[in-house]
This record gives sequence, C-alpha cells and structure tokens, in this order.
Amino acid sequence: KRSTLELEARVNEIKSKLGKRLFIPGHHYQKDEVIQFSDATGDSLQLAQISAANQEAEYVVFCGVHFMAETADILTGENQTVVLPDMRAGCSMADMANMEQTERAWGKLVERYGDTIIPLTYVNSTAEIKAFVGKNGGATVTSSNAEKMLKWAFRQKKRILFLPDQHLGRNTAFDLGIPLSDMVVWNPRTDEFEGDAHDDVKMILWKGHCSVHENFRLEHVEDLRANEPDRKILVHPECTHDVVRASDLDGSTKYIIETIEQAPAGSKWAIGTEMNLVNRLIDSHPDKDIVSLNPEMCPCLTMNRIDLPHFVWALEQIEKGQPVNEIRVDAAIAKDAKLAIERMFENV
Ligand code: CIZ
Ligand code: SF4
Repeated sequence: KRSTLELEARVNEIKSKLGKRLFIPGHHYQKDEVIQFSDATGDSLQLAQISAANQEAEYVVFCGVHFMAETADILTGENQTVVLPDMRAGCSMADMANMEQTERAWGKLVERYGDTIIPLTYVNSTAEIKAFVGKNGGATVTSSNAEKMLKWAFRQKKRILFLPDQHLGRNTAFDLGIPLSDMVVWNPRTDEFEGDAHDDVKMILWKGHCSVHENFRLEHVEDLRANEPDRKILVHPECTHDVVRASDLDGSTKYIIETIEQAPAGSKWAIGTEMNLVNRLIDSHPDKDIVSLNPEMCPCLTMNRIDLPHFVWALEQIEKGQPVNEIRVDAAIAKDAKLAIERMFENV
C-alpha cells in the first residue's frame, strides 16, 4: 500500500507528463485530497460547461458523481474521453427516477391533464431522464436558474412535471407565488398522486429527494433560533420546504459560496449543505464563524467515493493507455438530452 505522499507524487507526475491532454474538473462536494489537484472547481453545470469549452483535453477525469460525468460526456467532443474514477459514485436522487417509472407517470399524467404539461428535470438526473424531457419539449434546470426555467416553462404550458427533486421544485414554485395547494406530489413507487390532483394544479412534484440535504431539519433551525439568534441560516434549496422557509437565505452552491465570501468578518453562519463544502468554507474563512446547520455534519457518501487511491488508479490507467470507467452516453440518448440542456442555455 502506497503512502499519501507517494500517491500525491504520482498525480503530479502524471499531470505534468500528460499536460493539456488531461483535464480534471472537481465538484465543490469533493474531498480535499482530490480537489487539490483539480484544474477547475465548480457546481455540476459549471463543470460540464468548462469541460465542453475545453477542446484540447483528450481525457476529462471527472471528480464528481455519475450524472455530472454523463453531462460532461454529452457536451464534450467525440474525441474526448470522460472518466469517472469510481463507478460507485452515483447519486441517490438521480436514481429516484428511472425510465419505466417516468413513462408510466407521463402516460397517467397526460390521461389526467391532456396536453397541458411540460416536463422539467433538475440536472441531478440520469441522461435517460434528460433525454425523455428533451423529447417531450422540456428542459433541464439547475438550482441557480430554477426560477427562470419555471417561468419559461409556464409560458409554454399550464403545468410542470418537475423531476426528480420535489424540494427544489416546491421551493422554487413557492417563491414564484404558487400556493402549496396548487402543487401535488407524484409517487413513482405507487404510480399515484399524493394529495389533491385538482384541475388547477400547476406543479406536479416527483417524489424524490437528496438524502444529504434532507438531514437538515426544522429542529436544527429552531435550536439555533433559541440559542443563537444572531447566527444567520443559509441553506441549499434541496432542503425541505419547512427548513428553507425558516432559514434566512437559500440558494445554489454558487450562491452559498458567494454569500460567505461577501459576508463581513465576525459574522456568524449556519450552513445547510454538503459537509466537504461546509468544511472548506470554514477553513477558507477563518475570520467568520461558520458551523454546519446539522452538528452531525452531512457528507455525500457517493461524492466521497472519489478518493485519492481511486483517482490515482484512474490516472495511471490513462498513463498506460488503458483508460477505465469511461462514461459514454448512448448517441440517441445524448442527442435528446442535449436538446433539454440547450433549451436551458437558451433561456437563462
Ligand atoms: O446537491 C448537489 O449534488 C448539487 C448542488 C449539485 C450541483 O452542483 O448542482
Ligand atoms: Fe446526489 Fe444529494 Fe449527493 Fe448531490 S448531495 S450528489 S443530490 S445525493
């Protein structure tokens, strides 16, 4: 077994050997041991865009989760190879919507509401789901453009099917003034509505969630309000609606980072998002008092699958000319998924 120092030396060696042939995007939720080597950091969309803009790199070693690597593959050129250092780096939210469920749901929704629905999917979804959405006139959304994309969708149709994160869908629609009574949950496991699917429903929320962000609960907000009323609470909109409403500020990963960067020295914050990002914010802002909203911290276990040993293994295989864990989205799926992604780019 090699030491951390040996592994780190191997990364530096391979990086200088391959030079511009290699590009390493790193998501904000990645571990320090990996992200220290990334050529660019960002949220999922920024990373896909940065990878697509890079025409030189033959190999994109994507430090993030599977759906992000898929998006990078969809947006990069044919002669660029996207590698995910550990295939077990999935996303439980993306896995909450599969094609069979989605086709069954769509059939029933069209039966109930006719041609009045447009599908939107959070980028945290499989390429197949993005393709389904693209084929049916819809688009992808990210947490930083969700409001704009909902407005765009409501210009096309009366109702939105929002996949796969019910919380981002609910929180965004609520901010646009849609009452909770005009939203209904679709349960893909029972193939049924949960709640009143009345004629004026505007949002049909897929019953999916992020298992990391659901760990921030109202009791954490209430504890802080009682004990430290001067600590501001900042959360990601993948948190539940009650938590988002009770917090002071909510927004995308990019928004969270910028808010902390602009905060005055001495200000006190509790942040409701993934642990590696919260720890990095704590480390990089020693002049501010930052804690996690849930004292037990909340790691994304699948993000953490990308560790230094897997990262080095993936790089060494490329060095040998035998890349492993290539992410290749089927061409027909990629084409339809790209439609959904491009509709987002055109409308934000
Ligand atoms: O929760 C996630 O996986 C997020 C926020 C991803 C991203 O960067 O959009
Ligand atoms: Fe998926 Fe949540 Fe992990 Fe993001 S934090 S990759 S949504 S499980």
